[in-house]
Amino acid sequence: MNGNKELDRYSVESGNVFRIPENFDHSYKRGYLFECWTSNGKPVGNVFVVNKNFTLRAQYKALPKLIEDDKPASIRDVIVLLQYTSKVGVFGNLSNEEMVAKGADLDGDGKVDIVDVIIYLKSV
Ligand SMILES: [Ca+2]
Repeated sequence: MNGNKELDRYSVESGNVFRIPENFDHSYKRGYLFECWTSNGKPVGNVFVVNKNFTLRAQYKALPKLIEDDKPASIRDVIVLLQYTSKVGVFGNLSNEEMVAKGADLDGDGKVDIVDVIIYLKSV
């Protein structure tokens, strides 16, 4: 589920493994990143044993604001992130670690690069 919108329904016998399909999609939520699926408020992995009826809910987190002003995350943040990957712009002189500390490592691989730019752009 995403909010109160039911996206899909599956039937799994108790005791069997449920694997979240790779194409199992969550809705776009402007300004937020999909973080994980949860059941009863707890994050779940992509594969788990089913013991009772459950509802998966998408959990999101707000996009990190890179430009520190009072405006919401926007295409301007995407542009400065893209510029950073070419070592130009307002963040051009920052280290990878400084960009990670700003929350720009959106895929959590320890590097701030074009993949993070794409993820940001898809979520803004
Ligand atoms: Ca990254």
